[in-house]
Amino acid sequence: MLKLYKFGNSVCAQKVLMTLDEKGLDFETQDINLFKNEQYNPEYLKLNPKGVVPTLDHDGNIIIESTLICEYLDDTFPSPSLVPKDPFLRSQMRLWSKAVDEGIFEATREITFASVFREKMKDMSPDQREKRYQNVGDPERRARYISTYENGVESPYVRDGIAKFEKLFKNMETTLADGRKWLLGDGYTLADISITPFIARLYYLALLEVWLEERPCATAWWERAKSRPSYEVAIGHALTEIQKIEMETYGVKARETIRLRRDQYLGSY
Ligand SMILES: N[C@@H](CCC(=O)N[C@@H](CS)C(=O)NCC(=O)O)C(=O)O
Repeated sequence: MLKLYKFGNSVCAQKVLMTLDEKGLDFETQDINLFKNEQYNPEYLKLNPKGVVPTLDHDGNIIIESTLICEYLDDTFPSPSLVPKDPFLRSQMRLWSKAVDEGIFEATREITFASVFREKMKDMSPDQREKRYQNVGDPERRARYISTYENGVESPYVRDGIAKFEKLFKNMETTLADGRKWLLGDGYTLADISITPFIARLYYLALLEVWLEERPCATAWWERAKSRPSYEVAIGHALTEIQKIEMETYGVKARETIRLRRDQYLGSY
């Protein structure tokens, strides 16, 4: 049996949900409410000592880290395959998932926190907020939360995130310029899945245009990516109308500052 611990609008959980759907697998889910700090419940920390979602339980095997969960699912349920057989292409696939794990995830989190979740955290009691900041003793995550909570889109972490996204989209445009349909060629793979929820987040925040203007190949990829049924199942239909309105409302407010910071970044190198 497959059981996924997730939370409504978690980008990392969305990667896994897309993979499960692409593979046509049956699974159960349990929500871990991050706004209620359920990720720090001792029982959950036994499964995921980092206190984050997603976590997969496969017949008692506990797997954490969304990139590893997606690869585990492909290894365990090989058909239809989402990982290329060719070792070179497999290494290229992992470059995309590494880009997410080494910066795009944080960029997405900081941009979202600074523009939307910050508003929600204002409703938390100081006690709840302090608990959220503790982050199972990870000082780096704590510093990021405090900075985005206090400075919003003016946080230096948001500025770094904008630069990370710039590099990702530049890389996408170059990769797709030979007319290929997906990041590794004609086949849809975990490379495409690994970046989709993060680009979707920018889309719902009404920020995607900041990076997609004048990038026709990445734009065409995005249109294809969001037309897949797995996108609708894991993201499009899974988000509530309230979540979508909330993201757009706050995202629009942040857009001009984000555009300006991007222009400054482009002018500085
Ligand atoms: N590298 C991890 C990141 C997981 C992660 O940070 N998930 C976020 C939601 S997208 C979370 O659970 N955050 C809770 C918190 O920071 O308190 C993965 O890919 O699984």
